Amino acid sequence: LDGGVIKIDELQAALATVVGDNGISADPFDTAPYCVDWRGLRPGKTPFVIRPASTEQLAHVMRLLSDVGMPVVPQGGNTSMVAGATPDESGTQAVISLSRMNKVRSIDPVDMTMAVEAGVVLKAVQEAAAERGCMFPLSLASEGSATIGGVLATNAGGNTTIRYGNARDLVLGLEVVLRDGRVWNGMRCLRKDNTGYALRHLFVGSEGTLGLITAATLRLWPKIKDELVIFCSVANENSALSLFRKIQDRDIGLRAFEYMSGAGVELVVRHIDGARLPLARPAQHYVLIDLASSRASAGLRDLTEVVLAEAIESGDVIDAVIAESIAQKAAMWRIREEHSESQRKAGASIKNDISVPVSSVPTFLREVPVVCRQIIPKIRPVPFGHMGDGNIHMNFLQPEDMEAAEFLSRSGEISKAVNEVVRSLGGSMSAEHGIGSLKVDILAQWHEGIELELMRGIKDALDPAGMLNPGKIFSVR
Ligand code: 2HG
Ligand code: ZN
Repeated sequence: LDGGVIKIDELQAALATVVGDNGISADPFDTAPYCVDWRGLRPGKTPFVIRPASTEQLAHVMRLLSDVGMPVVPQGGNTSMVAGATPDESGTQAVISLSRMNKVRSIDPVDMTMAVEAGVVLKAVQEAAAERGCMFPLSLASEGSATIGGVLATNAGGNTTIRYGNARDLVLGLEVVLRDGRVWNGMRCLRKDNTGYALRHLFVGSEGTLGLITAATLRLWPKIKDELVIFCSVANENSALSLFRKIQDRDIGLRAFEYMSGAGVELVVRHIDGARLPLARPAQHYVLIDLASSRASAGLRDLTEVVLAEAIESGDVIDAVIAESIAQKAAMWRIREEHSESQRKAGASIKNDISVPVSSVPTFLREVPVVCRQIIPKIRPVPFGHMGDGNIHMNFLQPEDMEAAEFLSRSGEISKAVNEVVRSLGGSMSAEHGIGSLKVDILAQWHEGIELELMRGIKDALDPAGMLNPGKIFSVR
């Protein structure tokens, strides 16, 4: 390190005096889970995993690492879909896990704000808000493991974007440790604050490449008192869109509108214990509709029944079932949320987390499988996702008769074909999962030069030596 001036074990000892012996581990048995991404696509190595217990400890750690020029990889719940929170193979990047910084600092039901540390798991944030009669509305399949720090660092979206926005829209203030150990305390709780550049928005979505988010002030919403979950089979892609429009027009409190293909639901039913189709007959297209209101008797069911009757009449909806209990709601949502897990069990996947204008979702869903079958005829499309906000996970499963490695070696070709359709529809090649290390090359081609130049300029201003999460968003220079 640094021309051999400092030995790695001396550095480890110095770090241990800051975080305690429990706060650092170099044992490969302990560090292994921190080195491989959820999809298992980019296994890496690290000299050690550091787990500071406070902002002060992390600031001290960053000063020590900065002095010796050791790069860091921040990690929350390690649920990245784009290998954005794991070290590379060099074995020179320290992993910093924020998991011990997991306190809810305060909740204010009058201001409707909540101050939490980065390592609090998203589900625990939701539960803490609910205990005080409020609601934190961000919701995603990995909410039982994803931490709020990672959620903010990646500007996660999830299921409820259509109503509450992305993570960015739910954050009022941040606390950030910079590369050199300086701490920016921006833990404000203001709805209006135009005092220069909105720095919090710079760090949200920066994937740990500009600084380490250690705490956030979150925006809360009124508690939900009436909700309804409906699972429908629909005739085709356009029918899904018409149903969406009908619900939007009536303003019935739409919280999520999720699309699932017949192939995706079949995989869930096959691979996930206890999952079963809530309708009498399988179909090629399904939607899950989630409605919610903070009024106790918002009449959600009556309004929904009118819309569903119309949609059945017009032939858009084939069949629909309304959840009658909490258990049924959960079972319906489970079919949607276990899509990733069931695909992981079924074999190798090529994922394309894209967005297009909502009106173009049907065209996108129809065109992409056609172009991809021209490349790999037996490829298995498994599209699903947040149709209501235009974000579709255009995933492909390996053909039954192709080896996983061979299939994955063709990821580039497939994603290129998908992204050509995305671009023709004015969409984005990364809607909610970010760039991580998997999409670095695609990003370099995606934007016009000026946009990348501006981004590079920001990176160079905050992390001139390229020590923060190297190889994520940009390639290492
Ligand atoms: C979801 O919507 C996640 O469940 C994961 O964004 C999507 O596995 C995926 O491609
Ligand atoms: Zn998603």
